[in-house]
Amino acid sequence: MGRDQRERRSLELGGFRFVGGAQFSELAALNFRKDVLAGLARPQKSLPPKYFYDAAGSRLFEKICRLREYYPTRTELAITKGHLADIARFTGKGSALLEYGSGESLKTRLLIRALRPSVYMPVDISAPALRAAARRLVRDFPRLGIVAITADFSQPLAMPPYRGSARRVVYFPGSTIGNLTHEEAHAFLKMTRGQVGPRGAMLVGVDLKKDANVLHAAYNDAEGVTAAFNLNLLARINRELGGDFELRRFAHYAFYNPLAGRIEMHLVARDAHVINIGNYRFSFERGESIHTENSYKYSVPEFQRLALSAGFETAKCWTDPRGWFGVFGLVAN
Ligand code: AVJ
Repeated sequence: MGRDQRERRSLELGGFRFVGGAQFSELAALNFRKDVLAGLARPQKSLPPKYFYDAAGSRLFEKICRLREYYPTRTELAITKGHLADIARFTGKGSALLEYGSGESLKTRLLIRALRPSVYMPVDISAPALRAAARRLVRDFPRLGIVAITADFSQPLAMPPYRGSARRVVYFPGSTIGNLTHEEAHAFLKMTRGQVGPRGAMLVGVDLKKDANVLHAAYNDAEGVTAAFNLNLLARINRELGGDFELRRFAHYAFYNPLAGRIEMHLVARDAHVINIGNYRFSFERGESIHTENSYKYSVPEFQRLALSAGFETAKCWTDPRGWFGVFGLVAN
């Protein structure tokens, strides 16, 4: 019996179910290859940000979250702590809680303690991160039913089956929604609206528009952790797809695009050169970039309008005193 299987079995004893393990990772490996080859073949080379989060990338992201310059994690946590009772009143107790992108579930433990959900369903693209998080939760909340789902939530996903008629609440923290374009965010909210049904609700963390210098610092930290996080995408391509990227030939470049209302992250070639991935070759001009991430920022009314267009009324919006981050309480309308 492999280590994986043993782990899974022991987790089942704790009332924990793991959905979509091995088959998903095989499919994910094929998709990674397909997306990388397609992205690098575009006139504006691009790579999807969801691929940042392999084991090394997840560790780097956790380090980003602790950086002095990176305010979103800290701010969202403070909002969640400060309004926990109000948030619990909003969602109601004993609901079925589905969380998207639950890599490191710090805010989640607070929420679970306050909301006492009947079942907790974390969905994450990273199986190892999900497994570690679920194992900690099983230990701390032995009576909580957990259904952990390895999935790419940028693809349509059916609400997993669970017993009971509890109110369905989707939790989408961390401003992950910022990775989506406005059209994608609209489609995602609409899909979620379908999942939670007419009595459902959604709790979503959104990074708000603010002084561009604050944004700039958050994505250009002095220690270079964000640069390492960005460059790790190339290292991952080397590791998993046999690429020959030389990381020193690329520079991290992040800036706020005020017209689009988003931070853009790029990797810029320092000189003209060619890279190989198996039999595929991609050439770079000096200064040519790979666009690796968008991180959209919203004003409160902008996000309210977006939610409304997808079938959600904004019942609550909790923010910090500086108005840097918003936790939106949405109800199906
Ligand atoms: C996880 C998408 C919310 O956009 O701030 C952090 C990712 N990228 N630093 C963000 C990220 C660079 C993060 N999200």
